[in-house]
This record gives sequence, structure tokens and C-alpha cells, in this order.
Amino acid sequence: VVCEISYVMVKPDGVQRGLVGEIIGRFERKGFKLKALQMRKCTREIAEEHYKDLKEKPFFKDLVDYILSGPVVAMVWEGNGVVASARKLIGATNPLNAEPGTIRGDLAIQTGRNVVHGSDSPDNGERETGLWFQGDATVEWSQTIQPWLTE
Ligand code: DAT
Ligand code: MG
Repeated sequence: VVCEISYVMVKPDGVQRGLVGEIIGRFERKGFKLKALQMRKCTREIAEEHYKDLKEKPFFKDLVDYILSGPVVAMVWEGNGVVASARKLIGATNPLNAEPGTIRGDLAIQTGRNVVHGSDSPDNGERETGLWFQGDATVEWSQTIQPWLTE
């Protein structure tokens, strides 16, 4: 039974740069299952709660302002190992250190504009999904290609 989910988000720079399809496509082609998708402008409360572990960092305010600077595309992806795999697909926090082939390695040049977020643990996948998709249930559906993706 699959129960692991990752909260993935195209940040405002990714939306403005027209990278939404490119980023969603990488997770879709990998084979993970899309459970929720919404374009939205978030509130300061949600942005601060999302990044609460970084509250003491000197860049916290700039980070929150950046997340609020335009719409984001919020997603939930499901699959065994999806959290760690999504982090690999996304690449290192500093895009200059991110491997070519990763989203940040291919598409970004600065930590403060690194186009995409992915949860760093299964617990945070649940926490962030609850935060961004409050009340809106994620969608239950069966992916008919599933037997061609997993045994
Ligand atoms: P990640 O997004 O790879 O999980 P993180 O959780 O450590 O990285 O930090 C969240 C975001 O905060 C990151 O995507 C960009 C920003 N950030 C992290 N470290 C930073 C730094 N040293 N200077 C500016 N922004 C930073
Ligand atoms: Mg993080």
C-alpha cells in the first residue's frame, strides 16, 4: 500500500518564467501519481508556517516575500519513495551546485530563485499537504497505467 506523499510547489519565479509544464512534466514522466494540483496566491500566514523551521535565518523575510510575490502551483505527488526521489529530481538547494539533469541544475542559477519546492521528509510531506490543501481532500483515483509502472 502506497502512503507516502510529497508536497511539491512551483515557486513564483517558475510560474513567471513559464516553467510550470516543464516541472510538472518531470514528475509525471517519472511515474508518480498526482493527488492534488492548484494554482494560488498564498497568505503570509501559510508561507511563514511552511518555512517555520527557517524562522531564525537572516533570509527568512526575503524568502517569505518571494513566495508571496506571485502565484505558485501547489501539488501533491504520491508513490513509494516519492519524497527522496522528488528531492533528487529537484536537485541541490543552490542551483549552481545542482547536478545537470535536475530541475534546479537545468533551470536555475540562484538559491533565492530556485523555482521549485519539495518536502524534505514524509512527515513534512503530510504536514505541508495539510497546510496548503486545508479541507480540500486530495483526489482518490486509480492510475490505469499502474501495472506498467510497478509490479
Ligand atoms: P530546499 O528548498 O532545498 O529544501 P531549504 O529547506 O534549506 O532548501 O531552504 C528553503 C528555501 O530557503 C530554499 O529553497 C531557498 C531559501 N534559502 C535556503 N538557504 C538560503 C540561503 N543561504 N540564502 C538565501 N536563501 C536561502
Ligand atoms: Mg526544505
